[in-house]
Amino acid sequence: QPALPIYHAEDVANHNNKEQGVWVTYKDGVYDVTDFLEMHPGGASRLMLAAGGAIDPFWAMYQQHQNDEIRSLLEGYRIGSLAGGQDMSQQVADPYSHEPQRHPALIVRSQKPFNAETPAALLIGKLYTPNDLFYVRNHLPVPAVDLAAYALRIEGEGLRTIELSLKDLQTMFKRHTISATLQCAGNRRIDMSDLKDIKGTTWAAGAIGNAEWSGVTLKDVLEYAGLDESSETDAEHVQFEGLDSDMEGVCYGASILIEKAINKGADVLLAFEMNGRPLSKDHGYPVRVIAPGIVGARNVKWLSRIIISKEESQSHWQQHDYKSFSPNTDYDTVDWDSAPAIQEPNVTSAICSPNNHEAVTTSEGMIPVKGFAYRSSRMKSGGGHSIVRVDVSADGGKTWTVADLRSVPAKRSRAWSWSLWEAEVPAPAAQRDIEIICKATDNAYNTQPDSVAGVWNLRGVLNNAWHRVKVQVTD
Ligand code: MTE
Ligand code: MO
Repeated sequence: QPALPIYHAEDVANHNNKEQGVWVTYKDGVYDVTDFLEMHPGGASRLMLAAGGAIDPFWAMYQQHQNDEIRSLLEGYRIGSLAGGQDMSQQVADPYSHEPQRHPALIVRSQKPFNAETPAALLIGKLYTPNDLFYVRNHLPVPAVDLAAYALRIEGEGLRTIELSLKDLQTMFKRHTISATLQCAGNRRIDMSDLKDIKGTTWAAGAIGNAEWSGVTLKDVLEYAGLDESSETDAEHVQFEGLDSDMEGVCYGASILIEKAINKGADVLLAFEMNGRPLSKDHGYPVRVIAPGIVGARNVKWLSRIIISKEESQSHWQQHDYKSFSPNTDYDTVDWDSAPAIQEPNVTSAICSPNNHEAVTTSEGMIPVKGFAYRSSRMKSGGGHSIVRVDVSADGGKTWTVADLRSVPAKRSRAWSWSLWEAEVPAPAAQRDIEIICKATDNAYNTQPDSVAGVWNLRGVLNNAWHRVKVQVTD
């Protein structure tokens, strides 16, 4: 095989357009990707960002590239090597240079962006999840925040544009504390991907946690900015933007309905404390949205901007993710506009102890089972949805044991927190391999579907099928 030509960084830099050809480097390899541009699944314009330079930092940002299949696809476009084994990747700053230290017990699902869940056994230890064990769901690098320069901008329909520092938030408004559970809409995705492959972060049941959040109400801040509930306004949505952004400078964003934002008792906070401590870097320092009873994705971290608008957030995560479809809808047929952005979570529960495939011993024929159940959203009639019952079965659903529930006392029927539960379930006699099942019911008698098949969807969201774990009884 003849040796490939040697190029210098300047040669590559000169090939940053379609006329000259589009070259990129990866480690010490030089690649001409001109013909691949239109085939790039992320779009030609994304790939053009790397034109004339290293793709390493982009692959570090979008880690789905880090596999053999894509590396060998790239090798097909190789035209040479960089002189002296150079590497151009140093010329672009690592977007992941501000990541914090994390607790070693977290189950890491992806490093960059960082996604990690709480191990099941630790999840049910306390009604309040310890901050450093609380699941982390980042879509982008953790942003660097300079508190001296931090300003939360508030603007939009019927408001005067204002900017508030963290200190302003802390001193100008009444402080509120609420208990609320946060859950990723993708929690329990693993049971869906076991049935049929899903693109998306794998989550067992640990992408959920409960905390006491302190901050100021969104309602108070919007009123300060001039929102008048009694005035006629066309505004329907409150959009949020985070300080975290991708390599094109596009930030994370989401929105909630204005009714949720301004209703008295809806309890939407601009939170700066979690369980009595300032927010950590992973959980949104210095300020995040806590919209209790709304899925995690709308609880924007590192909050930089609030916009009252006629329109929903146009962000990728509001429009083209965090939506559910029929089990037969796939990426070739999906019409994202046809489905609403997920706001309120459905009723769910999970068995956290014993673990799937764990060996268990029975005591007088009983198996101790523990887990969580969650459903919280504000009902139109005023109260909050809350868990009223969890049923557990060890014989495929022929007989059910009602679990004991434990939860944070809720104020004024606003139940934003999960329930933890435990039950002693009779094991079928003379059977070694047992499947334990749980399902929860809320106060509106919503309950969970028995199988994953009927709720399967291409994004693997809102899986609330009966949770099942298989255990082996030993003596
Ligand atoms: N906010 C910003 N700015 N960036 C993000 O990636 N992820 C969202 C939400 N807020 C996200 C964000 C999602 S999908 C979830 S589930 C929650 O944050 C997770 O919050 P946590 O990491 O504090 O548990
Ligand atoms: Mo999420």
